Amino acid sequence: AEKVHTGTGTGQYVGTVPLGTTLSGSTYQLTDPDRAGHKTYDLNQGTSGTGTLFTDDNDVWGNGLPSNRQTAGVDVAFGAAATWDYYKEVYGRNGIRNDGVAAYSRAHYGSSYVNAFWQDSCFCMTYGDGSGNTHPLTALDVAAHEMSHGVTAATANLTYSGESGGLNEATSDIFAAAVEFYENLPADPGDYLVGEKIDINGNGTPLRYMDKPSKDGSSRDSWSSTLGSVDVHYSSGPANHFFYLLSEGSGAKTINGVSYDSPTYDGQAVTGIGITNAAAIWYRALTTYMTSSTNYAGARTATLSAAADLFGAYSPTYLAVADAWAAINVGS
Ligand code: ASN
Ligand code: ZN
Repeated sequence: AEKVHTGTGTGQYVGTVPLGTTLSGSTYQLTDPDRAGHKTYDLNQGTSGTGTLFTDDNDVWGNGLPSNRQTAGVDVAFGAAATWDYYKEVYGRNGIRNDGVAAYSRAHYGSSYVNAFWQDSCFCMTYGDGSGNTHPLTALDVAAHEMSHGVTAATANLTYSGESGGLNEATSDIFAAAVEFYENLPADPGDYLVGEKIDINGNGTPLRYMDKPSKDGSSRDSWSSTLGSVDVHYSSGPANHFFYLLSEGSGAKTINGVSYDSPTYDGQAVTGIGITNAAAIWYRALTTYMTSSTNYAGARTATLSAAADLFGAYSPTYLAVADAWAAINVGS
């Protein structure tokens, strides 16, 4: 989306992008005037507080390399801006809590810290520099994932354990994919992989696969009665799989150069409705029908209600939602 920006930055993953910055005296600050003043801080390997606000003297930020401290700031500031824009432009949501208030971002957390996280307590997100401090967890889909934890907390507030925890995690992966497709950056086009730019395993594999979640070695592809006892980053698998199937349909497919093959439970066929419609259904389900205790059966009901609202009960789109749940062994 076109916006008025003053700065330009080169991130490690986003490429060269516009940045919202603020001129204070003769120094530019990584404070985004177009997104409620969202600030991006350099924790400088610390693990508490806000460190220092990123600043620059010529409004040209980062150089694409992790050795330049600003580079991670560019990636996470752009990720927050893109996610802010997505929720506002697509759903009319004015910020994470829909109250027009910006969160803030902290880069360079700890040393060789291989994670990123959202915290409701500070209303902020934090990013580690990854293995060897050279594979930062700062990619666009990671930023959208973390920021979407804030949206979930402000809406359905899905409890972060058991099946609701898996749905909480899947919600973050779903909107991570949606934001990535919405931006469709040349350096990071849309895909149904999570964290593919980071090379967290050193062999080119992503953190998670939405078309066939079990490809990560731990995630579940379909619902079963034991799903609630696995880690929430693995019990998210069936809902991620549901979202992929609803968006793209069953069968092999290549999108933006990535090949997918998504086997379904009992061979249930699904006709894809496109990621824009699938995300709109999940957003309405999350913000209107899901509650803190929603489980997979409840998510099915919530998305069917959302699909009925948006597209009509028993419309082809509504029926595709039912088929996609059946394809991960939920319902009917
Ligand atoms: N990066 C992880 C996540 O957002 C942190 C966590 O385990 N909560 O899910
Ligand atoms: Zn998460």
